[in-house]
Amino acid sequence: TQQMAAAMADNPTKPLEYGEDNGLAPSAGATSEAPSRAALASALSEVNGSDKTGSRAPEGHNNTIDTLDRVRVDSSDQPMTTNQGVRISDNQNTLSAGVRGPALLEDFVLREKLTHFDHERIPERVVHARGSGAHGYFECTEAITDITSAAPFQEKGKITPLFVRFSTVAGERGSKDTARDVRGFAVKFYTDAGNWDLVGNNMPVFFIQDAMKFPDLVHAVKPEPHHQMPQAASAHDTFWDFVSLMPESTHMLMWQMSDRAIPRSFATMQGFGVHTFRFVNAEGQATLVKFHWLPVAGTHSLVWDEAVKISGADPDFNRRDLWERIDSGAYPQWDLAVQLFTEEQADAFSFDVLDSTKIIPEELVPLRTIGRMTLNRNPDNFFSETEQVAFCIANIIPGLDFTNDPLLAGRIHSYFDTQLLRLGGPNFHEIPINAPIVQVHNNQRDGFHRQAIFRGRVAYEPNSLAGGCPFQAGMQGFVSVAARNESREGTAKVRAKPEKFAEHYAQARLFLDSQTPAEQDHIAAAFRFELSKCTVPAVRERMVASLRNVSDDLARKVADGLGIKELPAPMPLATRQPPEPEVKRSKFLSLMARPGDGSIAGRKVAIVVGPGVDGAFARQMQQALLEGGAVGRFVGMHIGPVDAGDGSAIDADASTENSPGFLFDALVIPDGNDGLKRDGHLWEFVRDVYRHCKPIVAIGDAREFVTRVLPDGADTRKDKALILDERGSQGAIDQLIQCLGAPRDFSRESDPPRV
Ligand code: HDD
Repeated sequence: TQQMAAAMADNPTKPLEYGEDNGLAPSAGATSEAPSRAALASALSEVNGSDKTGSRAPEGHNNTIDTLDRVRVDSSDQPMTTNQGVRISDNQNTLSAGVRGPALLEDFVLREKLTHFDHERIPERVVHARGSGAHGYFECTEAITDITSAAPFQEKGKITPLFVRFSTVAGERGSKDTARDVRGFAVKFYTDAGNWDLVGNNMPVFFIQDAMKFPDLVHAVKPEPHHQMPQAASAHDTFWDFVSLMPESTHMLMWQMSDRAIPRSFATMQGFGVHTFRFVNAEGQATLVKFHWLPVAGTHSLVWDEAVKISGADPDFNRRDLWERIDSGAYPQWDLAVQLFTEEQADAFSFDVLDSTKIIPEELVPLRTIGRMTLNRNPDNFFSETEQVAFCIANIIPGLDFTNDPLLAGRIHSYFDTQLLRLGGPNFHEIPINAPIVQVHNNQRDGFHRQAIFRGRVAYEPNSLAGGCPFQAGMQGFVSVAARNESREGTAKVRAKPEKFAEHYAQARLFLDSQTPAEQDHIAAAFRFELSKCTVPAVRERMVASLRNVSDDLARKVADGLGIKELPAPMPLATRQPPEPEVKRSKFLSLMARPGDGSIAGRKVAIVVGPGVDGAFARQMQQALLEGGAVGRFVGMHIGPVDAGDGSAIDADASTENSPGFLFDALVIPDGNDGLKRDGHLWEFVRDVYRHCKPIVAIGDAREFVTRVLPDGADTRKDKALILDERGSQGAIDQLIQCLGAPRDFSRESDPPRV
């Protein structure tokens, strides 16, 4: 509870919501060194000056992040009121003419309540409908004033508040979290020079090169229009029909079929700005830049069988994980790194940096870390914050600029446009979660739901009646880079692309060849799964024909899985002389390349507690996990007290029925536990956790049970994540902690799974 309190010091009303000290607070998870919001607020006022008036803070500093406080509502100890603030005497009974008489039209309390309810829903996002948000801050760790005048990067130690929304793309608002899909990674920086939205994904490339194709892509992947199936899945004909006809999507398909499409946690995904942007310094000199978010916890994913099962048992798996990490103080963190390069370098690359289906291999342009993001506060209200937040790729600030990436161009239009419908008019920038921390000054007026009250009679410029205000900022304002002439072939109107855009396979190959053998197997299995759901043979064959341009080995594996005996001829190439790629294998593209800091923070372990369990060991294990920031949950045959072997009681807070084994990162079965071994759920626990290559600890008599349940041929001696030990041994706990913080070892896997 103390840890909870520390983690929640940022929100004084939270303990009340959970009922202070009444035991209803979510179970304490981790400790953290990240500052609480209170500490952050005081750090901000020291570092940034505590200017809450909304006027510009001193140069190089931020206002505080407390601007949302003016709209936060705490109803504890308050009487209920109408929206007009009139106290409501009775919230149960409609006003009627006599107890059995008709309802009266004058009942404004009833009518207001029903009318508001009737209008409660807004359209969901056309893509990325399902998302989870969190507040946090960015801390600059290296000032790069020589490269950009962008506010967050002007001073080492400078803090910029931000809001992040992670999302799946294809599924509807209520769909499952663990769909095989790209994840949105959208960050809104509330800088002291206005809002900057870095609206990226957890994959560094995209399916298409031109925004003209975006509606087609989305129509293809969304549920098919005649019967609205399947939900939150790309495994259907229309998606594969489209992408098999669009060879430019092949590189992205490699990423999407990899385990990156089923992240273990939002906190263990990389994020990417995808497009090439520009940094611009105070002298107006531009440097090309790509943005990367690197999770401090490392990159970790699920396996497909696990993702499928989780989607049934806990469709909110990633959302819950994010919420609990933050609530328990295991704050997710990412380093922000940039690839910086010049136009001349870009010209020499074998690919075009304006093509969003291409990465710049880190071997060509290394990453430079310039700051760290920490997410340390859950939203107070999902709708007000996570649903109403409106990201827009066009929201950039001085020190940044666009490039002529044709995908980016369409995005600059689309985001603002879509919010007009979704949020009902042009004033959505005034919704608190969207409002910048600097005061807005312009002559735009009116529109639905206007909040600001602009004073004076002048709403035009130039004017003399208001002393010329608000005035143009000139070079102090946002200035587009003048020399943005990337169209070297001239400026005559065309609908065409540069030659390098026509090469579609080299980087798909680069990605595939840079994976570990297990990851390559997962990619092949993902293609097999997805294409096996397509009912039209020609679609499956065309996709295999396209894969032949990436790797005959991959095409063969997929074809075998689809019963295609003879490989179709490779799809014709769009370019006769594809340029030779600079890098053919990269150290950085496998999920194993960035295992993280080995910390177990945010991980979840099932500690099985049946009658007769070795309670001392169970408690010791839980304590050790807690110290590392992980949660050890006691899982019994039912929730509530369980009689341990030593006569004490252990309180199980989960059951084998309500929390299946695949929801956990590891399974611990202490000695004792007699009754549980006759619970079929536990057999499935062991099999699933084993099959998904996660650690299992079995102590004393549990060893025999586990070895009996494991599939034939399971290696019980060399498998480091299978920890079988004597009762009373101390080593098992340390061994588990080491395995938990490391990437999974896939050597247990076989395809199909062993019996
Ligand atoms: Fe997009 C939402 C990311 C291409 C049009 N997109 C959306 C979100 C993310 C991305 C993270 C969710 C934002 C949130 O959480 O509210 N989109 C990307 C990336 C792309 C990309 C990384 C390629 C590099 N998007 C893209 C194109 C277009 C759009 C080419 C249209 C021309 N995207 C939209 C949208 C959405 C959106 C329709 C739906 C809801 C919203 O904007 O606010 O406008």
